[in-house]
This record gives sequence, C-alpha cells and structure tokens, in this order.
Amino acid sequence: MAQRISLTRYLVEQQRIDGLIPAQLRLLLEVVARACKGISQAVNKGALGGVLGTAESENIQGEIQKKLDIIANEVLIEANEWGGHLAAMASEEMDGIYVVPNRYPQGEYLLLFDPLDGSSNIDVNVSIGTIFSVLKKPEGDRGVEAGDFLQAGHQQVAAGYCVYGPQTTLVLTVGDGVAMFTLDREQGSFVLTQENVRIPEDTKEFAINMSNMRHWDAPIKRYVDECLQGVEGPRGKDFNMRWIASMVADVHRILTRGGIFMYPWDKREPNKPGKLRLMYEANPMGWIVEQAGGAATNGKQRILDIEPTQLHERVSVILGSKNEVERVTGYHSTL
Ligand code: P6P
Repeated sequence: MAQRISLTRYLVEQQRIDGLIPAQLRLLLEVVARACKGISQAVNKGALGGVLGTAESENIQGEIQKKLDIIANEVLIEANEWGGHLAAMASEEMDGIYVVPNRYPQGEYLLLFDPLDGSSNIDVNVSIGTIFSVLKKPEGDRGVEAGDFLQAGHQQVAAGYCVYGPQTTLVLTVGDGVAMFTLDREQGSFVLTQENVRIPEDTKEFAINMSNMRHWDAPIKRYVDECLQGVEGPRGKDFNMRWIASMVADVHRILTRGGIFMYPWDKREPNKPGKLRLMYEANPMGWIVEQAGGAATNGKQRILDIEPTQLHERVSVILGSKNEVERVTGYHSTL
C-alpha cells in the first residue's frame, strides 16, 4: 500500500525541500486545516447539532445568515487569532477587518475567507465549503488596516478550499501546483490523495444558473446557446450541464474532471459586476484553477490581475477548462 502522506508532512516537505513556504505560512495553513476539520464536524451533525436554519442576522451582502455561517466564521477567527502568524482577517460574514487583538502577537500574513460557501444548500444536505486566501501584510511597522487587503489576486501566497461533501477534502496551492487531501475521520487527519492536479483543457460540461438566461449579456447567451445546440450546432458535440449552487462543489468537480463555471454579470443588478466576491471567492478559486492548468477571467481580463478597490467587491466569474474560458472571453471581445 502506498505510503500515506499527511498534510503536515506535505507542508514540511514544501517548506524544507522546495523552500516554498516559510514556517509561519506552514503554521497558518495547518491551523486553517484544523479549523476546517472543526467546521466539517459541525456541518456533519446537521439537525442533530441544532445548527441548521437561519440566524436572526444579515451579513454585509444583505444576505440572511445561516447559523452555520456564523459558527464557521467564529471557528476560523478563534483558531487563527492566537498563533502569531496573522496580522488580521477578513470574512464574507464580517463588515470590516478583524485585527488580531493586542493580547496576541501579530504576524506577517492576512487571511481572507468565505467561511461557509453555498449556505443555501446547508439545510438540504448538499455539499458546501470553506474558501480561503492568504496575502502578505505590506512591509512597515504601522498597524494593519483594511487597505492592506486590497491586493490583486496574483499577490496571493496561498489559497485553498475545503469541500464538505461525501468526503471532506482540502484543496491547496502555494504556487507549485494543486494538491488534494482527504480527511481520514478515524485518524482525524488530512491525507494526501492527489497532487499536481490538472484540469483538461477541453470539456463537454458547463455550469451556470440557467434560470438567469434572459438577464445575460450577448457573449454568455451565444456560448450557452452553442452548447445547447449540441452535435448539430457549431460546437459539433453534445454538452452536459451541472449547477450545484455551491461554488466550492462546482469548482471541485471541474478540478476533478474538467468543465467551465460561469457566474456572469447580468441585468438583474446592472450596477454590480457580478454576484461572486473577488477577494475571498474568485481570487482563491482563480489561482487554484490556474495552478491546475485552467483559466479564470471576468470576461474581459484575468481575474488575478484585477486591482481591488473594496474588500467585498463583486466580480463576474468565468473559470475552468482553458480552451472554453478562452472561447467565452473571446466572445466578450468580439460581440
Ligand atoms: P445562485 C453561494 O451562495 C454562491 O455564492 C456560490 O457558491 C454559488 O455558485 C452561487 O452563489 C449560487 O448562486 O444565484 O445560483 O443561487
């Protein structure tokens, strides 16, 4: 039987052999992974844990928060605030940044996360997940502030997600490809189950919320229409469609077997560039997808090159199999 490599050993080797990750970053990633194990336990309890349903509150997005949204956010804050590796955190569930309290040492990293992505699926027992992104705090001995988080996605030093599905799987990049770790619940540890993940450059599977079709812009309408025409149409092949309404689960499928995921701008809220958030959804997922040989754009430019102006800003997202993303992006420049 092949030797099992734990997440800890993988990270130590990335630190020692490749010098890719300093000790403080390795500690950060291990703490985040431990927090994801705790979130997985809470999610898995479901109704038995009294954690289903909504809390009596809204987040900055104006969305009603689920109890598990708040629990997951608290787990991540409490796990990360004392270790000395972080200066501050930002979350989809918090209006402003969370600066590490003075009673703890401050580190050089900034952690951003969507603590529980896909909340609408919690109560119906469909896969959800945690998405996280790591940036370095700008040099200087001044205190950390919200503006320090406003860095383009190509500045990330680590990104990952944990999908809470039939398996709990942690997916991670530190800039040297993508690795997947499956939680061994008997041992309580994440075990390396795939490394050097590669997304096929072509696909026959697209993911988009079709109920929004009448609101889409022409390039998206053209692309999806051509997919629906199948083998008789200009693509010369039939396509399949998936939409889980959990970005983490849709992206995990694409990393596993290819595909294209689209949450484009639409006419419902024309002043918003899209629904998904740049800093803690599109940037980490975009980097992971690129590190696996895929592509990620907003229809006009590489997501990782977008210079953010607000912590919770939204973005149009087209990501996945490289050739399909390039086709959709090309339609945006010609139509
Ligand atoms: P819709 C979940 O709320 C989320 O942010 C993403 O995970 C998911 O892809 C999308 O929104 C689903 O949105 O409009 O299809 O419910």
